[in-house]
Amino acid sequence: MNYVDLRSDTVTKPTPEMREAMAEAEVGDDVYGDDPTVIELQKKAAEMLGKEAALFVPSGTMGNLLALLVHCSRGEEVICGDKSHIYVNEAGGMAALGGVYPHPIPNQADGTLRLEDIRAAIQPDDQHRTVTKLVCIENTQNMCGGVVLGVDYTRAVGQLAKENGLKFHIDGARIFNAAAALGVDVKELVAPADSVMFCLSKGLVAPVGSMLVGSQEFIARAHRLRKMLGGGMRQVGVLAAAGLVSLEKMTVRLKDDHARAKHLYEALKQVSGLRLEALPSSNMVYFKLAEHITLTEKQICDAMKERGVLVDWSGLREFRLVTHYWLDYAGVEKTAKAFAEVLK
Ligand code: TLP
Repeated sequence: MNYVDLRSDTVTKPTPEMREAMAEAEVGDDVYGDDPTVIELQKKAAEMLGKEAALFVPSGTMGNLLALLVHCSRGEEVICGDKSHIYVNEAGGMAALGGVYPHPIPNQADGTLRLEDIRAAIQPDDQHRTVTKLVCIENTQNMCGGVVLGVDYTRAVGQLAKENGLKFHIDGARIFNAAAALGVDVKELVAPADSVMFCLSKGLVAPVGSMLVGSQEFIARAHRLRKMLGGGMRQVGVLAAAGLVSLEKMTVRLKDDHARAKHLYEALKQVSGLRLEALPSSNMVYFKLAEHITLTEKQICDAMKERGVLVDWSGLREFRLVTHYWLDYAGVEKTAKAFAEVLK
């Protein structure tokens, strides 16, 4: 069956143009630093984000972990959101592999960490306490609804970090979605950060890969650690070639995904068994089941699948649908119709 797949934007398969670029990519052994396509991708990513250097990594999780390992030594801590991907969804990698101590503070409904909460979380210089090294925000903030954090807010966090001698990392898995929603250059949005991770394999449609960007010195250290984690790759230009298409063609079309998310939101609002709240600000539509629905989350997913629509639940009686390149307006209509049938 030809499914409409809304489980995530990670499900996006490469476009014909990407497949062609992959087949024709010039490659070399990237551990020797010989892969011209990887070199070009890294240069382009650094330029686009306005940073000195970039590193191609297999996943967003590895990119974030590398940033945490570079910025923090064992026993040192990172201030992060209690709904952040690095805290909730990265298998505790920072603690398990780096001995890095997470200091979670509440994500507000708009995805931000309150500046006063960050300030209060910074440890005093006291032998009983861990040493605070890093602040991390996530933009767009996935678990808060794919919400977008603004330029002024990001600047304020950067300023606070600087005043307190802390480093500042952005988990920007979907930073290009954030920039598109705000109508700003991504450079401006990440300017205050020491490091940024962003994903090629989500809304930017590439099959694999993420980028870590920062200063030359930061990237040199991340490069060594990537090898330690087993992330040194060989003729990986075949993947970098798709990433170049992402940067050139996909970063400029994300507003379409956001428009489709709004359309999906409006269509689902008409379904009586669903409870939708705020209008989506990027490519995610979160909603809850109405009180009278007795089906379990799994029963709903199975029944949707029978109707050709793949969806996933994100919590108790809560679902998240994510729009992307391969979803058209017919797919939106099909999804709303299937939900109406399943929940009637
Ligand atoms: N998010 C995935 C799942 O892991 C939840 C998704 O479907 O949204 N940062 C953020 C904000 C993310 O949303 C994700 C992936 C990552 C990092 C990790 O990226 P990958 O999956 O490439 O390791």
